[in-house]
Amino acid sequence: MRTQVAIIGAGPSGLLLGQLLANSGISNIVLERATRDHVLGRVRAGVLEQGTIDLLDEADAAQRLRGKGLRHEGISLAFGNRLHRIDIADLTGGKGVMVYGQTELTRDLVDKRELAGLTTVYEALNVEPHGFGGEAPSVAYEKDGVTHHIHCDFIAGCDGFHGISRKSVPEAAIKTYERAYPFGWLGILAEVPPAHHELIYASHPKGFALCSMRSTHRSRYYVQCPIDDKVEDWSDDRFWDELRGRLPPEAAAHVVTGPSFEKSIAPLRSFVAEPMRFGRLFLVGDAAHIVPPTGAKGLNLAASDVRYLYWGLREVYQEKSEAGIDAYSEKALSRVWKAVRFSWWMTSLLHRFPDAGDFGRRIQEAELDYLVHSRAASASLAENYVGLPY
Ligand code: FAS
Ligand code: PHB
Repeated sequence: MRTQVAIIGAGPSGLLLGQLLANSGISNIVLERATRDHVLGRVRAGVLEQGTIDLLDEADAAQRLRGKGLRHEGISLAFGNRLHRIDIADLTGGKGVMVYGQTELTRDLVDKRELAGLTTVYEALNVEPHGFGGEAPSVAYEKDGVTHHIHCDFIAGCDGFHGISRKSVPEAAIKTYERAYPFGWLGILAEVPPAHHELIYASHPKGFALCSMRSTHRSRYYVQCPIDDKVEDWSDDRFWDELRGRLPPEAAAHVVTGPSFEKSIAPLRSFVAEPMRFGRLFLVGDAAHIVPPTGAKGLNLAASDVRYLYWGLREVYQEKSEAGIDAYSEKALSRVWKAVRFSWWMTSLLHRFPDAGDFGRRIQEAELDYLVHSRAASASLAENYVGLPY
């Protein structure tokens, strides 16, 4: 089998890259380890930057998003028993974000790909990139007990943090940076109206909490929890009590409770692998970097990498120039590190750290007080939250 670009992973990175390439006449095959249902069932991110929306528009996959997405022009920080609104649109010259679940975005991209008759191999096992240091890379995989080889010009490693692509790179060729946080996020989805019309990021002595949503009738909530907690430790009642206990009365009073239909705990880490290119293999999205979800950057960074790699590959095939792919790693990493910094800063500011001590907590309180009373400080948060320029 032959294709121009072999894509490993059918998450947002792989599906968005595959659609953009196909729309430009560049053939590609997506190899996905999981089942189609598993890919479609994943619950993850919820906030899209305008740049991500623009790229989905370019992929002609933004129709449902335009109809169902909720444009938000502000967020609130909750501390000191009250809400403090950050007017993002006012601070960024009219920019905002779109609240639209990653689950919906994945559905849109899968539907688009299938409508276009593009090849996605689900349950592709033992996927292995080969020969990416030379001119004739290939990807091997097993399907229904038969081993297949895809010969290609380039390989896009869109297979997430636990994928095979980064692991296929010789250790001496890659440098990684990592910070693990001493807590996790317990998240639920419930078919109840959101407590507030915008997102609330709460800093509380009992820990961080986040009030988000998927629509006007479906809410997404998170509470910071000990890293070794198990989902079964958290009944719905315990979750709702803990969430309301971490919100100011004006928000807690509007929390509508109900049965959760999704409940999971995600560990938090900052991680970056450098470089993001190894010959004809490119690392994209979570395969190359992970951020704590506090800054709502993970999915948007994946789209950022896709944009740079798509531009570079289109240049190769349409203008016979490798300048774009040669610049991919440096350009992508420049934007990645700024988002890694912002996500680390939001996480450090809003969470309770066991070893912070009284001094550390007073510094957090001083920074929050400064943040909501300084237009310059609020503007810095706002311009990072809507997404820095490409
Ligand atoms: P993904 O991990 O989404 O996709 C990788 C794909 O590759 C998967 O389908 C996987 O099955 C496949 N794969 C892996 N190994 C393979 C192999 N060997 N062969 C073939 N296929 C393979 N971001 C936010 O912005 N906000 C959030 O609230 C948020 N919450 C998150 C919660 C959790 C539990 C997790 C894990 C992530 C969260 N993220 C969040 C980040 C998330 O949205 C990612 O940034 C986004 O999914 C990145 O997309 P991809 O790079 O496509 O990686
Ligand atoms: C979500 O809705 O899942 C979400 C929103 C904002 C974040 C993290 C997660 O910062």
